[in-house]
Amino acid sequence: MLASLPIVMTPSALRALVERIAREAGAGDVKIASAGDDAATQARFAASLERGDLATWPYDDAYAQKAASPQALLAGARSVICVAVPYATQAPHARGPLTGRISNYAWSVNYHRHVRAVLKRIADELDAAIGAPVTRAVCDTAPLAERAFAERSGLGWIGKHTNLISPELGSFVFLGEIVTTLDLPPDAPSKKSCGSCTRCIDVCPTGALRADYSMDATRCISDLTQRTDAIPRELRALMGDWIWGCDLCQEVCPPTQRASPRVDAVFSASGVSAAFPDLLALLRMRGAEHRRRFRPKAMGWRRPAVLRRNAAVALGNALDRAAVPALLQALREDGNPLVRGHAAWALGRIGSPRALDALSERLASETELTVREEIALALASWETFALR
Ligand code: B12
Repeated sequence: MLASLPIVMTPSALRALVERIAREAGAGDVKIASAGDDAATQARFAASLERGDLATWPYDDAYAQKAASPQALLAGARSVICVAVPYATQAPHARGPLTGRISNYAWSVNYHRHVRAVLKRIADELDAAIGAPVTRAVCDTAPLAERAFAERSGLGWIGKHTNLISPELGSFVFLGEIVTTLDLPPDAPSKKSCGSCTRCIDVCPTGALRADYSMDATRCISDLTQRTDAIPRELRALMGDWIWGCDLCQEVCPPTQRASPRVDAVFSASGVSAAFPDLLALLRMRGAEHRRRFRPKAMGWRRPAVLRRNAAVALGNALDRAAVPALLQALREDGNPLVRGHAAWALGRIGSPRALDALSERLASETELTVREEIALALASWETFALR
């Protein structure tokens, strides 16, 4: 326990040490929260589960309870050190035709590795200063409501887009925490808020955001690009050209726009295709290319078929007949029914005579029930359209 440790530094000296290492390691800001349970966050989380907002995620009430309790991560936790690490927001120029969009958080290196490296430097120094392990670093994968503790620490406030907004850095920041048994002096929460602004709610094409600062994650475009099953048909046309993540709600956020753009070399796009990949090439992408291009990034944890499916949806939304031959090839030859089904949808949406003939032809030979349904629905939607 803390009291029995041979502390050689005062809490304020430890705090200054944390601040210095965090800045040196690349954090844009660092603040301290107390590690007491957060009953309000637990109640919000439980309400989200109750509404089905998180149906695409394996969360339950036990997880919600843990997420609001740093003690569950580290016995004897007294403080949570919260860091904000800003990432690049300036897209490369010269976007080509038939390209998709990747959210800026996934343009470059996997942020988990980068943020954890920042956290590890701070944690190692603290453990060394105390002469015993007093820390547990967290970024994304452990059960902790990171935004809620970041807000408690004063790093910023939670916006209506549900992201943490730093008054200086905006919302394009990653969060990371060190839960510690050290009793560090906590910072005061931010007094700022979104006021009457509803730009993020208004811009979201799928209506995922609500005025009470909650979100139906099952409608969030970022979530739709990451799920592994079929994307609900009624939401596909609303996804536009996003093939991984989505930045719409943050791009229109005034404090995020006001924050000076950071061109952090670590998170900058390595080239145009890192932000705007060629959709026809993506539709053909298999394992080896996926391992090379995407595995090292934050979007590398899903199988290549998920990206091929997303490319098919974006091509359908491009409404460009130049995509028909590639979509036809995917419909006939892709080994994954998920991709064949979404290619059928895209062909139905583009609706050239050639695409419709090919869909009818494929219906005769396709054996997978889910794909047959997609083809039949694509053809039916065209019949309805033609009758009008
Ligand atoms: C699952 C997940 C998702 C899911 C679900 C998101 C969701 N809203 O729940 C999906 C795939 C949709 C997603 C998308 C994105 N994510 Co995400 N995601 C997570 C993850 C792993 C868990 C979130 C979670 O537990 N959700 C459950 C809900 C119920 O909890 P919550 O959103 O944290 O909300 C709690 C508190 O914030 C608080 N609260 C909420 N609203 C309010 C309002 C007020 C007034 C108050 C006081 C409190 C409060 O109560 C809530 C209930 O406990 C976290 C990492 C983590 N462990 O926290 C990253 C995380 C939230 N994601 C992050 C990022 C970067 C994104 C994207 C921007 C990526 C992208 N560009 O596509 C989008 C943003 C979409 C959006 N508008 O939210 C960052 C957010 C950074 C930031 N500045 O806030 C995190 C923190 C990862 C990280 N370590 O940096 N994400």
